[in-house]
Amino acid sequence: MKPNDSRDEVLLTTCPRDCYDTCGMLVHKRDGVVTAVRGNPAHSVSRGALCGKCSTAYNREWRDPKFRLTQPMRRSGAKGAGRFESISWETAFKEIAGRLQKIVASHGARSILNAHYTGTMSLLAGMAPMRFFNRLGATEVAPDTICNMAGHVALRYMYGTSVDGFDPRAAEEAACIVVWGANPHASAPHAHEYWLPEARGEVVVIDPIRTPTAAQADIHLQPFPGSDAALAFALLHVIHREGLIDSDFIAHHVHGWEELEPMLADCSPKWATAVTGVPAALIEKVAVLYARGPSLLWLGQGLQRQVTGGNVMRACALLPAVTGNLCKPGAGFLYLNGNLRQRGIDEEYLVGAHLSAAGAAPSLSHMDLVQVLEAPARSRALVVWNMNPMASCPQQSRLRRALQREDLLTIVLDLFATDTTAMADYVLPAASFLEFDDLIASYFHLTLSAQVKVMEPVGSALPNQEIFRRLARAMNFTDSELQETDARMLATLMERSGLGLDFQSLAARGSIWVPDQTAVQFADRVFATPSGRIEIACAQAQADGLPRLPQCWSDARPTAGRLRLLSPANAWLLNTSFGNVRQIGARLGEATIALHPADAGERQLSDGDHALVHNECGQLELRVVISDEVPRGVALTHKGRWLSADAASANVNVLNAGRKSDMGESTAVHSVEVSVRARSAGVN
Ligand SMILES: Nc1nc2c(c(=O)[nH]1)N[C@H]1C(S)=C(S)[C@@H](COP(=O)(O)OP(=O)(O)OC[C@H]3O[C@@H](n4cnc5c(=O)[nH]c(N)nc54)[C@H](O)[C@@H]3O)O[C@H]1N2
Ligand SMILES: Nc1nc2c(c(=O)[nH]1)N[C@H]1C(S)=C(S)[C@@H](COP(=O)(O)OP(=O)(O)OC[C@H]3O[C@@H](n4cnc5c(=O)[nH]c(N)nc54)[C@H](O)[C@@H]3O)O[C@H]1N2
Ligand code: SF4
Ligand SMILES: [Mo]
Repeated sequence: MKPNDSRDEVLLTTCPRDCYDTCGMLVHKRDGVVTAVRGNPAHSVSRGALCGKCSTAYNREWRDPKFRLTQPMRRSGAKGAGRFESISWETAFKEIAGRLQKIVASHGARSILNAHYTGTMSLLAGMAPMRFFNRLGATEVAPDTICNMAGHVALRYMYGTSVDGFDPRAAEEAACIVVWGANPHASAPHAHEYWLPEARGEVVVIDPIRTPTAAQADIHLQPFPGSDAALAFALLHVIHREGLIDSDFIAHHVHGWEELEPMLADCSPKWATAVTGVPAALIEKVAVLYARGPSLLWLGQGLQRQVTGGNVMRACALLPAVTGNLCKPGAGFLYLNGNLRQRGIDEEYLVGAHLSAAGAAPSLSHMDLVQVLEAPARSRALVVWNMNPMASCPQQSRLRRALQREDLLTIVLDLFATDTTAMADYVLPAASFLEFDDLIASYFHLTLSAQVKVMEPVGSALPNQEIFRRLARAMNFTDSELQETDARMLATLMERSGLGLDFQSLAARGSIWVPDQTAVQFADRVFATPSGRIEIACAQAQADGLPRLPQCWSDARPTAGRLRLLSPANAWLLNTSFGNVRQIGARLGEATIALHPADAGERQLSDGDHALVHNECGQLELRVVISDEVPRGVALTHKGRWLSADAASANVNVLNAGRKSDMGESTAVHSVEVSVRARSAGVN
């Protein structure tokens, strides 16, 4: 970039948050000091403005040593009291390595739990630490079980992959885009601002909530949560009746249509209206619009966080298969574009799976983490990085008690002192994305981007991967892979990518598209299933104890006056990241629960009242917002608030029992049911 004057410098980098957008950024420096972090006007996704949360946080708390963790710390008070003393890195590594070695000798490496997720999504900081854990033989808390595993399993059954979605650039040729159970207004703000409004085709949003994205759509279908499979079957019923089935595509590429076809007969729009709440006329309209196509189908992550979420995903994913909205321009479906191979990235190399002596590391669902932490024989240590489980995971009260175990060694890496670091024995300061070079592959757009070091780490913070390199040394692990430098790994990744660029040339461009022209999903018409076809009927699902075909199920409605509580993404937080940013806290104010006017009225609740929200798992006080954006029987709050921001030191996950969905041992957090009453009415 061209400097404004000789003392100014502008560097290109990329936002590595767990967000569909993966914005390009410009970092302004004067006399070597960062003065501003902004959006890059030349970046085709962000076009010049970051989201409000990042432009606030990256210019304040994220670069401010007063708010960041700057030194390794050792617990100096009672477990969970959050009192620490600073120690040197040398002492930290020596003590931690000694304690981990003892645990390996006494209880085996599997009693060390490795909990990590997407606190940062750059490739080295997000994946390279796995080399250490593979070598150690620790138990991985299966990352996706907190987020999206049910959908992955469902799509793999049918299509053999869940991570090779449509190319969003295909919107230029689509006559219809269906956004089903995603809320880009919060989770992909630039897709909400540009991608959808500029789409040539009609936009349909299917969401129980009238989100800003739904409000802006051409058509909004508002099914009751967990009733989407029934809605999908009704759409297919109409498509079938109208002769819009693509028989030729089915004959060549689909397995099991003849078993599905008779199942559609009973799923009329009238039936579906009763089950889902969606008017029959809208079902008729959307069915024809989608089937005529070419159509894109975005299957969001909110969609599958239900007890029957896997079935929901299989049912919704029937649509492209049966209408042939696939393998051609302007058509396809997307869950996540998470296939790093597609962009030439060698994931195996990054995580070093071969370092695991006992083969694949055992894993554990996040839904079972509390039980395992409550069992001293099964868990002697917990290492947490890129994650804030105290705020994100289910069974919050039990988790807090379990983490108070004196005989559990807890090590947490983070940028900030969080609700989770408060529970640790050792807190290790991680460097932020502004402080080291890395690569980022968006999970929506087919981009590969450079994360560029623009400043020195705050205090003595180190990138995740460097912390685990040093810990590996302290543990006397001699494998060379555990000592490979960032520069070496980046060079190897770029060399192996076949993209013909080194890291520096990518950094000079910021982001590239791979491929540079719009890709057609499944252009080669190859499906990585046992039959090589799209498996509507799936023997593997059957072998796993699931129905052979997707079913037209919908979840039972809550009874006994309970409401179904949704807690999706908050536009001003990124999971729990930014919960400590003062301006954002001021904007968010108190935690709220949105209720339909009739549900509020029945409970004698008015706008601004404080409601007690409770169930068998816990209780929480929330300020009532009355809103017809929420249907009857549903309550809406949002994920991501810090516990320490609440007087009762809890957030919505105090109400989340950690029920599993039907596939992948994954979260069913949007199936939580609660009772809501006025605070003064009391709770027993
Ligand atoms: N600002 C911001 N952005 C984020 C995040 C964040 O916390 N904040 N989180 C990131 C992460 S980790 C993820 S996984 C993604 C998630 O982003 P999305 O894929 O958009 O998923 P959610 O936000 O969980 O939920 C999206 C919508 O699903 C709806 N929904 C819930 N249950 C149902 C249902 O049964 N049927 C239907 N049709 N819809 C339903 C909710 O009402 C919500 O509006 O966003 C990422 N981006
Ligand atoms: N009620 C409810 N709960 C939910 C959800 C929901 O919809 N409703 N959604 C679930 C979903 S989809 C997800 S993905 C999970 C997410 O839950 P978490 O994985 O816990 O996500 P974050 O809260 O963003 O935690 C990331 C942490 O990583 C830290 N971090 C950022 N950069 C770095 C770094 O470079 N190094 C290290 N070591 N740390 C870093 C951040 O400061 C933050 O504390 O939450 C789940 N919880
Ligand atoms: S969180 Fe998403 S929208 Fe915000 S700057 Fe980062 S990539 Fe862009
Ligand atoms: Mo997630």
